[in-house]
Amino acid sequence: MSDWWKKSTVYQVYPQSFKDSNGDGIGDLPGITEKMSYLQQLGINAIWLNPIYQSPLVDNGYDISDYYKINPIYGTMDDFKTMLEAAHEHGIKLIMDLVVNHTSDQHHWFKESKKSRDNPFSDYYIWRDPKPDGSAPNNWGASFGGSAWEYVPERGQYYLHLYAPQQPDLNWENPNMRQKIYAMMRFWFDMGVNGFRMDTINLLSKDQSFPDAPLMPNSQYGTAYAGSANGPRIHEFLQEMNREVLSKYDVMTVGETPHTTADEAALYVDPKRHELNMVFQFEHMHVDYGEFGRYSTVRFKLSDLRASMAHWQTSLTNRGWNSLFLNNHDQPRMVSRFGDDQQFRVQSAKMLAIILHLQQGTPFVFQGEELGMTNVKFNSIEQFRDLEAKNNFHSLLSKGLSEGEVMKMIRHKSRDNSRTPMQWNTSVNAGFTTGTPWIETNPNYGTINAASEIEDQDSVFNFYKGLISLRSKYDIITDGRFDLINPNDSAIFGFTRKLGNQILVVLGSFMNAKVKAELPDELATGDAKLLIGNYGTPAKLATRMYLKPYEGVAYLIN
Ligand code: TEU
Ligand code: CA
Repeated sequence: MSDWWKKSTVYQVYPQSFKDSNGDGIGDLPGITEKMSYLQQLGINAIWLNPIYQSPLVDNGYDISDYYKINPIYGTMDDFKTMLEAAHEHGIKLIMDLVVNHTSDQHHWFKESKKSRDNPFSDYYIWRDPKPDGSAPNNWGASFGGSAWEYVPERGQYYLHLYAPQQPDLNWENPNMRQKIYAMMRFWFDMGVNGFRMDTINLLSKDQSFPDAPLMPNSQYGTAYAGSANGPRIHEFLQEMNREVLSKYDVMTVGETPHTTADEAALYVDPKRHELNMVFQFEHMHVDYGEFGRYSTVRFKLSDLRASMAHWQTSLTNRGWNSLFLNNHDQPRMVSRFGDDQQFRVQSAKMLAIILHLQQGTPFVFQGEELGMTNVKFNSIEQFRDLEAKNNFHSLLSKGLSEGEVMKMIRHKSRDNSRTPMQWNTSVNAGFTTGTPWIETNPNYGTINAASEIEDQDSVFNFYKGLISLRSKYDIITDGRFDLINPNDSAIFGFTRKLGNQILVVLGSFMNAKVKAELPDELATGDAKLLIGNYGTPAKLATRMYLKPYEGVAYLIN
């Protein structure tokens, strides 16, 4: 089995918003097929496709009602096979989303399960008796608001849902259920799929005593992660999955693991343990949390972002492999969040990409990131589509915040920021659809779009293309050892990668004005070659250098 994923750049396609081929306003599989040569041109090696399975779409497909069927709004199974073939013909692998912490409440397993306590599916989900006073079995809150328990009169019991009530949690204690999941995974691998991104995979094993948990900030509910993240049998389950399925195929796995420390992550990704290839962790996504958690208007501090990323780099050195991301379908746009989406949009988008892709790990590019797409400025809650944004809108208002404040928080952090249609060109709806898009297009597509950027040599798109191409040419990017430069610098994220006699020096300024960088002598001497930079005349490598606003450079010393 090869480690092809170490040399790969993965591109995340959010199907609903990528490309609509039939004018119904919803992106679809033929739309992805149509854009395969665009992805090949960018130079990415694999696609991670968000869920496209049959689903009532309460949570945009993370509520699956049949793992073996394609949601008709995206196309047919034949459309899927055509897309998979097209991907492979273009030298692109396909990573699917595996959502097995929960199903939809419309899945036939759940429909059976809720009928009675003694049918073959009764034990496929997590059912518990009410407390003597009739209330929920414990104080856990659901990720999307409210209690994590829902009462079903037919059974006289509550079922657990860590996310929406329409997303009941599967009972991984049940070996029959586990075998059904493994069979389903084999089905997709046998069809030629090259890997899985595994949704909230570290939540599968719950503490079977279901203890009350410490309260979440400003909430009456306990944090369910306390009794579900990295639970007692999680490694046993993943090792079983690996033995039964993953080890039999040359595939890539990336497990989504919220609330996981680097030391815990090492247990998932240590190759000797035969679990996963890498995980998505969120520590660096917490640097701008506020008093109400994720929904805040707090601006991150460079020192926090750098400390977190560096910590993961060094913690996993020689123990496992990192994933690298600043963007996904659950996060606001990175250029708005960590860069400057106004005057220095182009420069800061490029600088962030340099800092990310040249760390050790597999970089993930979320659709539109390669164009420098920004957050969307929706004014009314009606324009948002995400259930999380809507739920938080109401719950934050009920906590006494003004509507103005709440809208500002939602605008900053809503997941819909990433979910607006991909901006292909300057025609109506950015060329995403000829119909009415399911979510409004960001009005800035006149300036930010693929067609214009492909033509413009200085665009974010062409920069990504260059950056992505470096990975296959320089082993130091995959293998070099990571060390911070000036770990306390207030403006510059700097690090080196070292391999044999080579040193890669990477510097990124997070300032909107010119700043001074001071480098140790050993880095400023020698025969340095510029690998990539985001200004026409890049700062020269020297003991004292001046970086322009959001300047990013990478030099290779031989
Ligand atoms: O997200 C899981 C997860 O960790 C969420 O708590 C995530 O951090 C949240 O969306 C942030 O607001 C995964 C999927 O990526 C997400 O889209 C799904 O809604 C969720 O699982 C449930 O399946
Ligand atoms: Ca469509």
